[in-house]
Amino acid sequence: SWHGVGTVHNLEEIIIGRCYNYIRVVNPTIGEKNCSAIWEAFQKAFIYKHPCNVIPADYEDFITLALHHVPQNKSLFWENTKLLVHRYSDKTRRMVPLGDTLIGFLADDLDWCGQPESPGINFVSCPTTAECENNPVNSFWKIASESYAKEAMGLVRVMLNGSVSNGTFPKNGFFAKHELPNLRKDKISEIQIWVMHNIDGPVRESCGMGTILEFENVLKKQDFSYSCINNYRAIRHLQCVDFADKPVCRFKGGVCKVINPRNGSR
Ligand code: ENP
Repeated sequence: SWHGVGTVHNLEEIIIGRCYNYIRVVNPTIGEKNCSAIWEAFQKAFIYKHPCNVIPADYEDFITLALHHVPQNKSLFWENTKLLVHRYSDKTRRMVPLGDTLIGFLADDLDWCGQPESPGINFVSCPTTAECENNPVNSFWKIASESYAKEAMGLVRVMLNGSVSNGTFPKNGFFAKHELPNLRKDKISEIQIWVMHNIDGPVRESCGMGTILEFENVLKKQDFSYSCINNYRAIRHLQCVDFADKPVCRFKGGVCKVINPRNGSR
């Protein structure tokens, strides 16, 4: 048995339910999609297979059925900032990171894998990427990332975490390996890097430093227009929702003055 969590129960119902939720409620602007065909194409990539034997191309039919365009200026890539990215994007209302596209929405937070023996799905355990690279979940996110990156148009953003110790721009992360190489220069006007620090710090990397500088140099070499912003205000305000009293969150104004009812003094 494997070291990773097994397939979630009711995977089929979850995928089909999420699919209808997405096309009918969350983002009907993408138009009609065939949710049962999407499930069939998804499951055929891995069921009854050894879970170390699934490659990104096995999801090609699934991707073809579920792919849709991402509006111009709405693409948002990220690394180590998942929660903040999705709070900001707000299920496509503000931005459309991969997790807010149909493809990412269907699989987000799920674990799944197959086995050659009946019933063809392993509900007990699944391989981690350390155990084998070609596992169903890893291969899924690879092809999902590649397809998502190819759709990016206009002003593109990347939200990175300047407080992590393993590199703000991880060279082996999905962004560096599968997204950055698939960006279409002819469709992209600018790449804007947002480096966010945790409210409590530490401030390990900022624009122009360390791995961010390496990232900037890659962009320069590839002739992309780019900019880099530390603690972009709109996102900072979101972080501050949970830390309103911390010094860095004491923005001007908004202070409630208490009026003493006896003498009217403040
Ligand atoms: P992590 O390790 O912070 O978060 C992984 C978690 O987010 C998993 O629960 C995964 O679902 C879900 N997830 C949502 N989108 C992605 C994704 N897109 N991806 C891998 N997992 C995703 O994320 P990573 O590994 O650093 O990936 C960040 C990448 O996502 C960036 O390239 C960003 O631009 C991209 P599950 O099914 O594994 O439980 C691509 C790879 O959007």
